[in-house]
Amino acid sequence: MPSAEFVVVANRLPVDRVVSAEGEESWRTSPGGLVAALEPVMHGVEGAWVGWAGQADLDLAPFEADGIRLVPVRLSALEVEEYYEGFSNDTIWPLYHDVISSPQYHREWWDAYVRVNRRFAEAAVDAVADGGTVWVHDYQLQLVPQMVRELRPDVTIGYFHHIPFPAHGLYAQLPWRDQVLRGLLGADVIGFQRAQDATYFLTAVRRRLRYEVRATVVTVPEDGTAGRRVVARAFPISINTQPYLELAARPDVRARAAEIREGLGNPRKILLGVDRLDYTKGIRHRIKAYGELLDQGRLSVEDVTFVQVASPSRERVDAYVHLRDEIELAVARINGNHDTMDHTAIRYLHQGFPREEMVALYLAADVMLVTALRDGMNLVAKEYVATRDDNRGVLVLSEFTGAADELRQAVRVNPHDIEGLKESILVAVNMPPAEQGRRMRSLRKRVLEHDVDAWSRSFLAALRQVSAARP
Ligand code: GDG
Repeated sequence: MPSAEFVVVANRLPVDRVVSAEGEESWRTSPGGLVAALEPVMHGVEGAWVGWAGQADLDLAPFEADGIRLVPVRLSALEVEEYYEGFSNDTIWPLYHDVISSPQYHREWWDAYVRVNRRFAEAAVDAVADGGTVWVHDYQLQLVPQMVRELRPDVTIGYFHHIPFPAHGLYAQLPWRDQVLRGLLGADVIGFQRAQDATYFLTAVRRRLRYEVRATVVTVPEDGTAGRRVVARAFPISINTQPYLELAARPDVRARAAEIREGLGNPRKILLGVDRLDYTKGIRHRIKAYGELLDQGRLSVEDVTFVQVASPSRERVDAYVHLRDEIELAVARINGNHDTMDHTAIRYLHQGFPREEMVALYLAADVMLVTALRDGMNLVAKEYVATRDDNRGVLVLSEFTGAADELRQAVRVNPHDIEGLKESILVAVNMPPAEQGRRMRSLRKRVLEHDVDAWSRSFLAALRQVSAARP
């Protein structure tokens, strides 16, 4: 196998397996932001991507798709249950999102997590060239940096954490808290979404491991040296703006936006929520606030419609099954109380849509509701802003998202404060066009200047800098 200068390691490969009616198998590049961000980097050098193909018990040899070498990591059905649904999505995910849902701690899940992380690390080590670079992504693979370093000290290692890192008081719950910190510290550069995430991580390192921390640099003790320097700081991720700008300008997409409005009975204002159906996204809080505004007669279904796209997610994890029941009950109650033959209070869609349709929805939406209780970044907020080339529309944005650090001209909300949220929804619905324009211009400037390309370039520049300074 040829060796790669640059290896990305992520839980998922950037492709989806499609099987035709004739049973023929092919791979379609998934439209995710990470692929787009890394494409220029992967094509500039000999690159490889290590990840799971998304299906249990599938044995696959490395293959090429769109000029990128893909190295599949096999997971058994039990590993999917214990490493992925269990430790990743039912232990780390809720713990790192401030225990909105209770994290489950199971020793078998941890054992599977260690085993699977080792498999990813070994695949990365096999793929990477002498003195090459490995870039590890996200909370499913926090042990990989240290494992790669132990096997291959010649390699430069980056790690990017897409979700929040919790305050020390919460992080300390994790029975394997020291092992995870050591795992991450195998990297040369550890990237977080917000400065606050980096601060929490550095506090945990100081308090748990007692390593020296100065500003954003940790000195990791190493035998026979003065120690290894690890940089931990914020690199806020963004979107690939190009496809959003192009789609927003396309006549058929604009026509579709008008058609959506028509189909909803031409309401004066359309409110929109777009999320994976996840308890971190504050969907219940948003529905509650909106329902109360209808109950109190401060909004009317003749005037306003709320569209909620909740794309199916992690449907085998209990907390997600309960969440779906709760949300669907709340939606049905509100619609039952307020719908008329011509107007619906909430148009709820538990479905995934093609990107064209998402952009048409963004264009149709007068108010975008992003009310996450905790969110690493929230790309939906940035996508909405990118598509609004008419400088109209209002973004209501939770202060608990990473995006809130950058998108200062949004209407900021604390989603736990239902009265405050209701007031903010009314402010957004009634905002005069001139103020919409003033805010949206500033939001767009930020997103267009800080796109995903700028993000990956700045992370990789930091990585190069650290590796150049290495003895
Ligand atoms: C994690 C962190 C961080 C959603 N439904 C459909 C669809 N989507 C797309 C959105 C957006 C993406 O999925 C979701 O990204 P978010 O950032 O909003 O949230 P997470 O999935 O939780 O992502 C998050 C992110 O990683 C990146 O670091 O920002 O904080 O939790 O792009 O548009 N896309 C299509 N159909 C759908 O139905 N086509």
